[in-house]
This record gives sequence, structure tokens and C-alpha cells, in this order.
Amino acid sequence: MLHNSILEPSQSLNKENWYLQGEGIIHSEKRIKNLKGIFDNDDAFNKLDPEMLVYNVQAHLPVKEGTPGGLFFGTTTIQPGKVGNEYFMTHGHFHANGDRGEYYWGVQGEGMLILMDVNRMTWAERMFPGSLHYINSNIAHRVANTGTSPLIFGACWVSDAGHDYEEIEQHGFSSRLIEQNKKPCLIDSKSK
Ligand code: S6P
Ligand code: ZN
Repeated sequence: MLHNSILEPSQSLNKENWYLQGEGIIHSEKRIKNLKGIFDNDDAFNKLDPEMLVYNVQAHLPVKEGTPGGLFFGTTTIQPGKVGNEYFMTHGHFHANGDRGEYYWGVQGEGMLILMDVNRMTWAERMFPGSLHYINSNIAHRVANTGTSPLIFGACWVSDAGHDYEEIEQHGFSSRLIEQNKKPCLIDSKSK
């Protein structure tokens, strides 16, 4: 880099859909077939097209995963939809390094950030364009789209947070976000 040079940024956000664009952006997607065991109602799940897109993520990971002190940035888009009466949602995870926090913020659409502590107490925060959510250490997090249009949110997390998906795969969250009387409502999960 030349001293006193003025550069264009190597990455930016597309203002139509807030997708990340530019150098080194990683794209991933989760379809119904990738989310087996995450939703409660197996019959409703099996009736859906396995190829149906549930959510996709773009991420900028400028340093190697596990590097202390770096930051990662991502945007997630969750499609509107339900499996039975349970809203489309992300898989959800604890961080592998439990004491690492994360920011989420709402960009477009309506949703709910579902949070669970290590004692399996679960609660949720409403997400909307401009909402800001600090996810504290040792808190599992997943997001559900409770609206009728795609829900887009941003995330920023430290590069040595890592992801523990297994705990959620095995035990789930202690509550599920379902539609009841046309409103989102948290109810206790059946034990897994
Ligand atoms: C990463 C950050 C998000 C999620 C994304 C998908 O720490 O929390 O980018 O990866 O929202 O959720 P999940 O639970 O499938 O990773
Ligand atoms: Zn996370």
C-alpha cells in the first residue's frame, strides 16, 4: 500500500439485498434437506421440498478462523415460511469459545432472536430494521423469520469464537418459536 494513497474498499454491501460483494466473500446456504432434526414437526418437514431454500449467509473472514483479535462480518437472509407452525429459522449455535460475544442487527423484515443460556433458560428479542442485539458470552443464538418477506440481519463476531453446532443438534433449544393466534410465541420444547 502506498503512503497517502486513497483506495476503494475491497468489500461492500449491495443496497438492494444487503448481500456482501467484493473480494473473498464466502457464500453458504441451508435448504430444508440440510436442517433435518431442527424443527419439531417431522411430518410437516417431510412434506416440504427438500431443495427449498431456508437461509443463506455471506461472510467476510479476513483472517484465519481461530486467530485471536480479528473480526468476522456476515449477513444472513432467512426466507419467510414455517414448518408446521414453527417459523423458518437458523440452525443456531453456542460459540466453541464460550466467552466470545457477538453483535446482530436487524436490516430488513421482521424476526426474533432466540437466546438460551447454559442453564437452558430461553428468551427472545424482537428484530426489525435497525434493531441491535449484543449476544453475551455463553449464550446460544438462532434467528427466526416471523414476517412475510425475507428477514435480513448483520452479524459481527470475533475470529476465535468458533461454532458449537453439536450441542444444539443433540439437545435443541429448550423453547420453540411458533405462530399461535397469528402471533409469535415461545413455548417449551418437547424434550429431545
Ligand atoms: C456466525 C453468525 C452468523 C450465523 C448465521 C447462520 O457466528 O452467528 O453469521 O452463522 O446467521 O446461523 P447458524 O446458526 O446456522 O450458523
Ligand atoms: Zn454466533
